[in-house]
Amino acid sequence: MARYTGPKSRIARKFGEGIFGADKVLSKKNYPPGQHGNSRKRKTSEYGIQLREKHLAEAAFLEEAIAMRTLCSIYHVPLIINDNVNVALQCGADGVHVGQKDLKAGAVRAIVGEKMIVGVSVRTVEQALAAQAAGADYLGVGAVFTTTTKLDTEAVSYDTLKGICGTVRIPVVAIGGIHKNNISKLSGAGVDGVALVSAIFAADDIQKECQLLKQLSREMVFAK
Ligand code: TZP
Ligand code: MG
Repeated sequence: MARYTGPKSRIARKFGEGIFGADKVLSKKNYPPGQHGNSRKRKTSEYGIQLREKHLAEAAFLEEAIAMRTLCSIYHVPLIINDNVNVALQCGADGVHVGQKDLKAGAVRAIVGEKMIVGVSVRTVEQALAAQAAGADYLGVGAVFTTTTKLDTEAVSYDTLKGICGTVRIPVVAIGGIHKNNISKLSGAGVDGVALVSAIFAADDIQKECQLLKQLSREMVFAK
């Protein structure tokens, strides 16, 4: 497996370019430790980073992914690669995330095996059940609020979000337009966490903002 061997400063420069999810992707509150839906054999964590590069050629994506792999390993943060199974495997990522227009979840699972985390974006209960049956470890559901980060997404209502959460046994992560002033509106839907882009990268102090968002995410997840 290719490994990033460049100077740390270069890794640090790359750090700000991915999607950063302050979430509970892999820690469903309803499951006892070690029994996380489909994730029995896989790692659990309260947060993670998804690297999302829609406009890079595969070689450049892989180079960045390897840098992120090194950085995430140093800080013990799970790394999930968006869309590209090859890049996920080659950089040694913890997981891969696919949408409805990407390689199907079952095919991804067959390629990556049982140990890698597989995340799937869904917008309906039907898609959620299909993804779960195909071996997904967690689901991303959105856009739950208006977002300008992903322009080809459609809104998912609170009721649909709640319906998905109440139907599947794997963790559900809400995404889309979530920030510190609206995150509490997701309370009661049954989500296990949130994934955020602009709420983090628009902040002046990203570290401080992540700490706050993580706390607010926890409060939202555990609110009645
Ligand atoms: N999928 C649905 S909305 C979205 C993705 C990847 C973008 C989320 O970005 P932001 O800036 O947190 O709204
Ligand atoms: Mg995709």
